[in-house]
Amino acid sequence: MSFKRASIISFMTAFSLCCFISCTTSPDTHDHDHDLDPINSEDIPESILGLKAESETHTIQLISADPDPAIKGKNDWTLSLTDKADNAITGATIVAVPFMIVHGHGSSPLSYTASESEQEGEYLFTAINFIMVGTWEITFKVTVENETDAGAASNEIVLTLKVVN
Ligand SMILES: [Cu+2]
Repeated sequence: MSFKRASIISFMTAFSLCCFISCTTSPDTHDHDHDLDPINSEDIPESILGLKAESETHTIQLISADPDPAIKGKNDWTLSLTDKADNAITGATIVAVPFMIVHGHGSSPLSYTASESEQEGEYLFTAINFIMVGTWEITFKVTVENETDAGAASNEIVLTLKVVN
């Protein structure tokens, strides 16, 4: 089998898999055109550096992104975690779960756990692997040790971004 033929077949396989996912998970959208994305992709900047998102208790910001804009394939990020008074939060556990809403699928692997940087309040993600170009929603599950109460408090922060190429 020639390389060209092999790549056409693998493209067709990927395409039909995507149609299958799209049609089975969103029965009300038979057309999987990216323009039907519920979030207007025109509003999302291509550069992800500096993107911010927040929950009621915490804010995250992408303070480094390699590469920027995000690409299909592996992406390394550093993010900062602060509370509402802008204090850097150390010792948190942050798990990122990317999801492509328009097709109803995640990334591969499905989730990523940050390691804490030596810089106070900064967290590193390596090899976040987007499997497709388009608009992705990243849910960051943040668990912070609570100094006053026993136990830990969790919250979720959702960041929407574009994977460009
Ligand atoms: Cu997709």
